[in-house]
Amino acid sequence: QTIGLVTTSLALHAPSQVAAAVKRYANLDGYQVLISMIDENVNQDIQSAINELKSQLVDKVIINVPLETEEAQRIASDNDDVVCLFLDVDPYSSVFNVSFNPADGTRASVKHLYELGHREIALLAGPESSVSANLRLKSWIDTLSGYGLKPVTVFHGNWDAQSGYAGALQMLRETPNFTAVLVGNDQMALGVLSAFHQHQIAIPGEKSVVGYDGTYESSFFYPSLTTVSLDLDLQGKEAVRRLLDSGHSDAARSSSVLPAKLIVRHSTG
Ligand code: IPT
Repeated sequence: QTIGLVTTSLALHAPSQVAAAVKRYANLDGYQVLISMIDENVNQDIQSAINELKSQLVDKVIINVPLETEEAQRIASDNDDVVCLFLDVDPYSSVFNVSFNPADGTRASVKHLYELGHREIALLAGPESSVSANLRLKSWIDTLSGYGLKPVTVFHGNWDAQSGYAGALQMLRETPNFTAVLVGNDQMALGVLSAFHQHQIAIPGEKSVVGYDGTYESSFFYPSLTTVSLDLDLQGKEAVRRLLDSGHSDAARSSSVLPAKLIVRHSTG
């Protein structure tokens, strides 16, 4: 028996971790996993990926692609002959999903910086096309405003290290007075650290950096990265369990929202 996984680029850390977990837990249950990777750069569409899987007799599909609620709803109803479970949608939408709380870890990281005395905070979010990136950004901004603060500046990267590096350099040129930066993921945070090192900016003496994802490598960044950790192994495990437990009736499909937790290391002070 086979389940399908439609995923964004496995060159990114989070989706590759999730794919590994999906495969591991599916195999433990005696299922094979067929992976179809979407290449956003060539605008390959999700429907053709699902069709590819259907032609191999897959009837349960995990979709780890950022999708607006309406888009996910449309995909689910266009494909009602298969069960679709989404991993990168608004957790509180009505589509069948296993995703992360976008507000708990973000709130904790703003509070952490605030309590360290930071008031000039810059934001470097993920791509505007990503629902999760936007939910994290919204939560940062809402939490800051709860403290009577506005971000010094707001930038968007594309999740990779190069975009974090470029974003940090642009911030240093345009609004150098920030004392901390909240970054949408660890890979971009790695680029930020690199840009700051190149400009001999002390971390955390002059600028603090907070990442997001809690990738295994982030504890080996220099300095070790304070980050919001996502249990991606658990997301893969829950996704497989809920997908295999789901019948073809809507009632058997229960979504779940997993917590995100701040891990304080040495890049903040
Ligand atoms: C999200 C990661 O936080 C981010 O680093 C990037 O890898 C992105 O995925 C790729 O789509 S996690 C996702 C389950 C919201």
